[in-house]
Amino acid sequence: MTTDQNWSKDATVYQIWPASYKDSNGDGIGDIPGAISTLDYLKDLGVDIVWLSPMYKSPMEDMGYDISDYQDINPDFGTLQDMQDLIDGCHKRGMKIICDLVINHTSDQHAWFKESRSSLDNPKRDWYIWRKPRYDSEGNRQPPNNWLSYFSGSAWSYDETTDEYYLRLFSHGQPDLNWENEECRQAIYDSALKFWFDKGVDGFRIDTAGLYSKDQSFADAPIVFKDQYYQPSDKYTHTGPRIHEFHKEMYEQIFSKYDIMTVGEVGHCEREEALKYVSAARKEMEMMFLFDIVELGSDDQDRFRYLGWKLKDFKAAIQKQCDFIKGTDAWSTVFIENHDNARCISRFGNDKEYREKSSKLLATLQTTLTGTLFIYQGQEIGMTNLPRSWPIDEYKDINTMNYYKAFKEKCGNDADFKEKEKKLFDIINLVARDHARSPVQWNAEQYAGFSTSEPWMRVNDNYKEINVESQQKDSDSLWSFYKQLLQMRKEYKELFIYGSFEILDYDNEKVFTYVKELSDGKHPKAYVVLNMSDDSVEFKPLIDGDFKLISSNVKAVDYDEKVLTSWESRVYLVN
Ligand code: TEU
Ligand code: CA
Repeated sequence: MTTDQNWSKDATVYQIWPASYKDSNGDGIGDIPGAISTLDYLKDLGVDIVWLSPMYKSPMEDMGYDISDYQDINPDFGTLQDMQDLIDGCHKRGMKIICDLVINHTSDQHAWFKESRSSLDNPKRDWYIWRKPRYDSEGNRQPPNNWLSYFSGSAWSYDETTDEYYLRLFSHGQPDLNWENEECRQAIYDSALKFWFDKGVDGFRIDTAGLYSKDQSFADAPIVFKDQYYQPSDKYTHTGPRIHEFHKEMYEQIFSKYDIMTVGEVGHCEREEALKYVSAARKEMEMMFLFDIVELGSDDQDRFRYLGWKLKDFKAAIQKQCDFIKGTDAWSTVFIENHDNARCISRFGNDKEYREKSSKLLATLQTTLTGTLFIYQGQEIGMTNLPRSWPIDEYKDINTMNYYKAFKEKCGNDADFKEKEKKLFDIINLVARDHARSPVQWNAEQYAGFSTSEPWMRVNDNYKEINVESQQKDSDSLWSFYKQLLQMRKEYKELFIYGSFEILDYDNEKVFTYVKELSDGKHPKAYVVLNMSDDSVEFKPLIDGDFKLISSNVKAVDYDEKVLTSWESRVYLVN
C-alpha cells in the first residue's frame, strides 16, 4: 500500500452484505453467484470497488462475523471457485474487490477454539482469553469481571470442561482471539490475509480494528450505566496498550507487500488517537470509518439508549468527519449507511411524503463530502426501515434479539411493561441493524426479485414502489440521480473528494449550507445548500460570486431560484 496511490481515495465503494443481496439458486439466501450477476449493474451505477461482507465458513450466529474457517466459503454463499469468479469478474470490468477481515475473534466452531477449549494444557489454550470464575458472597460462580457484551449481558461465557470463562465481547459464539500470543498472530496473518491476497483480493475492511489489544489487568470497568451490572469495557479493550504495535506488525509483515487498500472499523476514540491508525507516515491502515453520523442520537455504547438529535447535531457530526484529516497526512471515509445501521432515509430524511426528494438530498450530501465514499446495498434506490407494524419476531439480528430478551427479563414484571415495551420498540424501529438487512429490492415481482422462494428475512412491504428495475429505466429516479452525482463527484473530485469543508449556517434549524474549496484559489468553490425540512424557505446566497447550478433534485419546470422547496438540494459552482 503506497501512501500516494489514488485508486482507493478517488473510489466509490459499494458494500454487499451477501445474505440479503441476491439469491441465484432459489434457497432464499443471497449468494456469490447472485452478486456476480449484478457486476454490470454496479459498473453502470459508477462503482469502482466492491466490499464484500463476510462470505467465509460460519455458523451465522452473527451473520458471518463469526468465522469457523478463514480459507473456505459458507456453502450457503457458494464455493471457493465462485469467490475466484467474483474476484476475476470485478477485475475484468476494471473494478476492485475488498473483503471483510474479522480477526478480533473467531467462531466457537473454529478448529483453533475447539482445540483451545479442549483442555487447560492444550497448545492453543493461550490463543484465546481464559480466566477463572469469581465467586460472590453467597459462593455463586460469577464471570471474571463486569464487562458488558456488545450483544447484551456478560462479555464472558463459562466453559464446563475446564471450569473457566472465555472472553467474547460479542456473542457467545465469538470468542476473542488472544493477540498477546505471537504464534496466534502469525496464524491469523497466514490464514486470514495472505491466502486471499494470493487470490487477488485488493484489500480489506478491518472489523473491530480497535479491539485486539486488551488491558491485561482485566479490571472491572467503571460504572457507566447505573441501571445494570455489566458495564462497557472500552476503557480496557478499545485502543488498548499494544493496538498500534499490532497494526504496525500486520502492515509491515503483510499489507506493505501488496498494492492494496485497508479501511478500519476502529469505532469511537478521540481524534488524536484515531489519527494514529490512519496517518500515512505511521503505516498502519489507509483510512477508517467515523461513526458520529450513523450513531447520531444514540449512546455510543448502546444504540438502543436513544435520545434523538437536532439538525445542529447532524451538522456537527459531518463537520467532525470532514475536519478529521484537516492538516494531517491521514485519509478518511464518507458513509451514512452500512449493515450495522438503519436506512439513512428513515434516520435523516423523510421516508413518508418526501421519501424520494429527501433521499436525493442525502445522496447530494454523500457525494459532495471529503474522503473515500462508501454506499451500502439498497441505498442507491432509497430502501427504507422496516414498517413499524411488523412484530418483533421479524427482527433476526442477534444484537436486537439479545437486547429485547434482556429487556423482557429485566422489565417483564413491571406494571408499566407495555409502555416501556412500546418505547423500546419505537427505538428498535428507528435504529436496529435489521433495517439494513432486509432483501435488496430488485423488481416488483414476488420477493422483490431477490429470490424465487421465501427469503430468510421478510422483504420490506414497499418493494413494489421501491426497486431497482423501476428506477433504472426512470431518468428522474433516485438511482439515476446517484449515477449523475457519482459522475459529478469524479468530474470535480478536487472539490468533492479532496476539498476542504466549511459550514455557512451552523445555527439554521432547517437549512444546511456548506462550501467545498481548494486552498490553491485556482478552482471554483462548490456551494451546497440542503433544505432538510418539510417547509419552503427563501434562498439567499451566503457568499458572493458568480453562481452556476450543476445539480438540483427539483425538475427545471418546478425550479424557482428564490425559493428552496421542502427537502430541496442544490449544488453550485461559484467563481
Ligand atoms: O461491528 C462492531 C461494532 O462495534 C458495531 O457493530 C456495534 O458494536 C454493534 O453493531 C452493536 O451495536 C463489527 C461488525 O460490523 C458487526 O456486524 C459485527 O456484529 C461485529 O463487528 C462483530 O464482528
Ligand atoms: Ca442462494
